[in-house]
This record gives sequence, C-alpha cells and structure tokens, in this order.
Amino acid sequence: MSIQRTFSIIKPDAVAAGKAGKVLAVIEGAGFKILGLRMVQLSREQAEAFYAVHKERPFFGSLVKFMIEGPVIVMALEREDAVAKLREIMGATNPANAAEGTIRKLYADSIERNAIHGSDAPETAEAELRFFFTTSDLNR
Ligand code: FUP
Repeated sequence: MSIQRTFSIIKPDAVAAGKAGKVLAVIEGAGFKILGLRMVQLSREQAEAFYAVHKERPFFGSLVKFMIEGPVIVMALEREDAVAKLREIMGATNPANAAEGTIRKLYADSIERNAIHGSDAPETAEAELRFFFTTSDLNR
C-alpha cells in the first residue's frame, strides 16, 4: 500500500469542548502528516452539499444542524494507507460500538455528535479534499 491522502473534519462538538488538540494528537500519533488544516464555519448550503449522499436519511436535517452549530477544523492528511488507517483510529460511527482508544470512544458523545469525520474511500477522499482545499494547498 502506498502513500495516500485522506480528508478529515474535527466536528463542532469536539471543537467546542476544547478537544481539537487531543484529537489532532491521536492523528499525529498514528503517523499522519498534516498537509492542510484550517478552521471553518460551514454554511447550511456547504453542510448539505457535503452530506448530500445522506439527504434522504431521517437524520439528515439534524446532522446538518449539528455540523453548522459552530466552527469545525478541516484537515488534509497523508500517510500510508491513509483512508483505512484514519477510519481505524476514528472508531465506529456510534461511540458505543467504538473500540478502546479510538477517537470516537475517547471523545464522542453519540452517533450524531461523534467528534470526527473521515473519508470512507480514496475516491471520496479526493472529492472531499477538493471541496475544501486547492491543489496548491495540498502540494507541500
Ligand atoms: P461515518 O462514515 O462513520 O462518519 O458514518 P456515516 O457515513 O454512516 O454517517 C455520517 C454521519 O451521519 C455520521 F458521522 C453521523 C451521522 N449519522 C447519524 O447522525 N445517525 C445515524 O444513524 C448514522 C449516521
């Protein structure tokens, strides 16, 4: 497996709780290089577009409301096998099912307020990176 990029968001719950640094420490501790990072207040339109794949799901409205309740930190990350490795250290979507030591086990409150997003496939990662970062942002 070669060097790969992925995209991540530290969600509003973790930022508001002052856990962004701790989440980042887990990410860096797992060997990820930070290619890009910035704090963003998502607009409703951006959050709806980002989660468009879920727009027919019953939790969509609530998820969008949560994602715009405060600032998030968007990150471009690089590592060998980055997509799968980030998903591993994030833990299961529902923190109740997340493995010990994972970010969601440590810092998430619920299946919705779950501290972190990570792309679910290499193609999704590239699309999500382009949503928030320019090509020159990523060429470091
Ligand atoms: P994940 O890839 O682990 O973030 O999970 P999904 O892509 O399945 O879901 C995206 C986001 O939708 C989750 F992070 C939280 C939210 N969600 C809910 O609020 N309720 C659910 O039942 C499932 C997902």
